[in-house]
Amino acid sequence: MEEVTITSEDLMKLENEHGAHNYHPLPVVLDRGEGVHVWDVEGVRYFDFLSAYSAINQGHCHPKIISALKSQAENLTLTSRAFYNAELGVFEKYITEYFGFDKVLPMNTGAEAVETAIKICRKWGYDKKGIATDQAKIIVCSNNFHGRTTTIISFSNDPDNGNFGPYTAGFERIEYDNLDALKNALQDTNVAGFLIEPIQGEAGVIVPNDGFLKSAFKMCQENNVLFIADEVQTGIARTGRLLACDHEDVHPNILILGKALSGGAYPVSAVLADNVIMDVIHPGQHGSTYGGNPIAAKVAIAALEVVKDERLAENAEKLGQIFRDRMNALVANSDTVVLVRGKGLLNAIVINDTEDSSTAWDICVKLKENGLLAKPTHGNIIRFAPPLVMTEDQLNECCDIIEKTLAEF
Ligand code: IF1
Repeated sequence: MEEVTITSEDLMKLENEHGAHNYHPLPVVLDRGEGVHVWDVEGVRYFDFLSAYSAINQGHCHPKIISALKSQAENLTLTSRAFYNAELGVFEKYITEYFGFDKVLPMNTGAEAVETAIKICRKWGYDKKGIATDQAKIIVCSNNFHGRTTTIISFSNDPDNGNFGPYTAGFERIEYDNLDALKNALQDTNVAGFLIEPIQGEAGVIVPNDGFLKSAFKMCQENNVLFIADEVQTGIARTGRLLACDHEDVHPNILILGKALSGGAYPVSAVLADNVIMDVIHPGQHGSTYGGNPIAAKVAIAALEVVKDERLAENAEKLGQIFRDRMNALVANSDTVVLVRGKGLLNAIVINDTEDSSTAWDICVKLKENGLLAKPTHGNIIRFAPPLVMTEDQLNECCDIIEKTLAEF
């Protein structure tokens, strides 16, 4: 009998025919991953420069994380929070000490954790700050990306989020990296919180001016407003420090984590805060069937241990510098790349073309053909976020690929 092998072509067709069209993936079908590499169905190897949008900081299928996943999966997977489980408390102690907060509220996805932070912040506004019922406001930034739920897209200004209304009220948008705008918005005594990405990911890796986060944090404290850092993408060593807020010694009132909290092995997210804030939540007011499950707890501890054991923040800091130096040399010598920006290993290059062009996409297709996977964030911006377990030699090899590919344009 003739052996039938299923091809990438077949698999893309399956997704296209049977899946909702809410994504437009690069034409590559991945089948296996290890460390900084992924392989497609035909066995072609690529460097992964997206890391599942920074979930794979510890590298694909990290043996220590997978071992935690497997052993816990064979013992106990889920109990719900109706009962205590033997892993959750251990994880809660570990993560709160790791990040320096009194308490944690475990969830599964980034968006859920953002929703959780919003609920905690609003409740704090009413119970502790004394804001009148239903009047609480949260300040957010233009071009934010915090997830896909109905409430979260309510305060996004992405035009793709049109026609999903009616939207949730209670948010005020100000310009990112603008202290005057923040100062102005903070005049309103109904403001309970300021929700911010320390570096804006989806907006194109926008790094605020030095000192912005520190000043913004200080202004929030002076106005009795909670500073809420969404570090779902920037956290867990990605930007060269454990948290992007660490670059400015800011310890947020509420910290939101996700993605790399599990190293990509399982959906795990968390909201951290001190008792004065977290204690506003009482039994029955928030939760999730899977949040805080034993697998998530075990996997997250392993993922956080890897970050420390393998000094991933230090490596991201060092390799990030090399990456930007090499890209800056390109900027100086080519007409194709205008700018490189970022911190640690969260970087983007800006292509000499308009935002609505397809140049970044075309370059990503070429990069793929040359063995490196990356994704545009806009028509003219490409994000580069490899796993943090990369070596210097590998990074230089990748910079060679990027150089060569851009030279072809
Ligand atoms: C997708 C972007 C990255 C996030 C921040 C919360 C969430 C995210 C700062 C929600 C999620 C994602 C989700 C992914 C694309 C992606 C993304 F391009 F859209 F902006 F990473 F850069 N806060 N970011 O970045 O977390 O609910 O997804 O677990 O396909 O939507 P989630």
